[in-house]
Amino acid sequence: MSRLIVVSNRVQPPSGGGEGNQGGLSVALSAALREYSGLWFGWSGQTTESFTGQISIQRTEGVTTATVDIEEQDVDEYYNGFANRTLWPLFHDRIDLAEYERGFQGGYQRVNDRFADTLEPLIEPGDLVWVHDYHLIPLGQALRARGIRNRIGFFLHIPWPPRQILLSLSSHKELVEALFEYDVVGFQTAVWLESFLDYVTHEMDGVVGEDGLVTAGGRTIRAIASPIGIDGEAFAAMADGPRARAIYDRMMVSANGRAMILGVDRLDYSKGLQERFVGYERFLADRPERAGGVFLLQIAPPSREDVQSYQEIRAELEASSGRINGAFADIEWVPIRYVNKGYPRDQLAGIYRAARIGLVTPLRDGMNLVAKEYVAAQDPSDPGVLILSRFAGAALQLGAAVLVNPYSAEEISDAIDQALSMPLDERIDRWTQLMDNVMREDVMWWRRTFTDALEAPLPDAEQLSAKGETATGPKF
Ligand code: GDG
Repeated sequence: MSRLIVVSNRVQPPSGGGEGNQGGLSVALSAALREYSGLWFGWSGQTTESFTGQISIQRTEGVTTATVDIEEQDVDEYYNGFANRTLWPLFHDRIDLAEYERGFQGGYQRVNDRFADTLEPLIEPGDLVWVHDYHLIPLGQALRARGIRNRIGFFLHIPWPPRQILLSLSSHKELVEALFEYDVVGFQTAVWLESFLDYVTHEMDGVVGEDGLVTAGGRTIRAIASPIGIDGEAFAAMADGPRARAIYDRMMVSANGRAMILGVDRLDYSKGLQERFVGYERFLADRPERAGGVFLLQIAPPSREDVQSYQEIRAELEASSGRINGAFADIEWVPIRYVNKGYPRDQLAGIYRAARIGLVTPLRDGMNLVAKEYVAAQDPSDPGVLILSRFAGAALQLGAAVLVNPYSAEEISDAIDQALSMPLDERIDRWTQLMDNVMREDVMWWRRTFTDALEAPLPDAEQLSAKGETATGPKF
């Protein structure tokens, strides 16, 4: 079996026993790497005065990691700059928050070149290279420029924006051309894939063929939708384990007979927290007879705190949770418990299980793993109800959830009401369908779907054009 080299911006190896704060992506990548031999390369999260390319190698729980430190200026221009001030807002349809600075673009390219310089000597013939996410779009191109001929795949964890939005980025063409240096480009859902193909056919005279083959500028790649999953079995077992049960018991005591509505999100404007609070406020105002029987626990660990739009959303949420609590609280009841810190993963599993409603209402989300974790953590004999935004990638797989428009306070309020009155047999029926998907299209399935595509042979551009595919060829 080939070695797998995974590359992502941050490398977060497993920290042991499910107690760490590893997020869904790093759990997913660790699982993928345990099955293959290979390594996981990326930024250590540390800075250095001047970039040396010195690699630190570690082995934790069967996963080998190779990390490098980058410079302060790299963090400003590449990570906080182009990745999180330009691409992240743009790819989440927030042109209003996207900042365009020439320095950002230069820093982005510089770090990608530095990663390529450092990684290139570690790549052996036959290795599969799998690059992750918007931070590293030009990495494949930079590796090719250094003579790497291995199969290289790219997976985008966030949405691909509509064509008209992408056009507002002055370097849109370079960005997409860089994707054509990969062998396989993967998206979370068919919707993001369609947006990508729309751009390629209209802006690059691209040709869309069969089996996901796409040709533009004389290069053929395979573009696929391969939705990321979780390790459903392990998460369900964790939710039933001793540490999860301990916090479950504490939560039930502190709920004092009230139904818990739960939100768990990185503090990010794409997650729709502000709109969620307003929807919950509408529920409290419209259904006073039910209001005292529920509370909302919102866990929102801060993220990207150096970026101003994140400081602003944090201040706005503090204000609105304070306002709602001020307006509705009673001497022994507070409607919103708003918590700005993270919890170990196994405790989180117990908290999910204690929640009667999982409220997952992002405005735009590549996939959303919290929705899948909530499902996996439920007690099969008395499952809670998942309320899910139509605009999360996960909605395409989890159609048995109560789907809502996250911009509509009324829909959120009605969905909470519907979930609270849902009979047990309907809850079990919906949960069974959701769980079936979470277990079937799990993280191992995702990894296999992608690596199978990466290992499949690609015809060259001449073969494709000999078949007479045209720029308006079939869409898939
Ligand atoms: C990006 C895309 C896509 C959250 N709070 C705590 C905690 N978390 C974990 C969750 C989950 C992960 O973080 C969040 O994953 P999401 O998928 O919900 O969202 P993003 O961070 O935005 O991830 C997204 C994902 O990449 C994967 O492709 O689904 O669309 O935006 O696993 O559990 N973990 C712990 N404590 C917390 O308090 N331990």
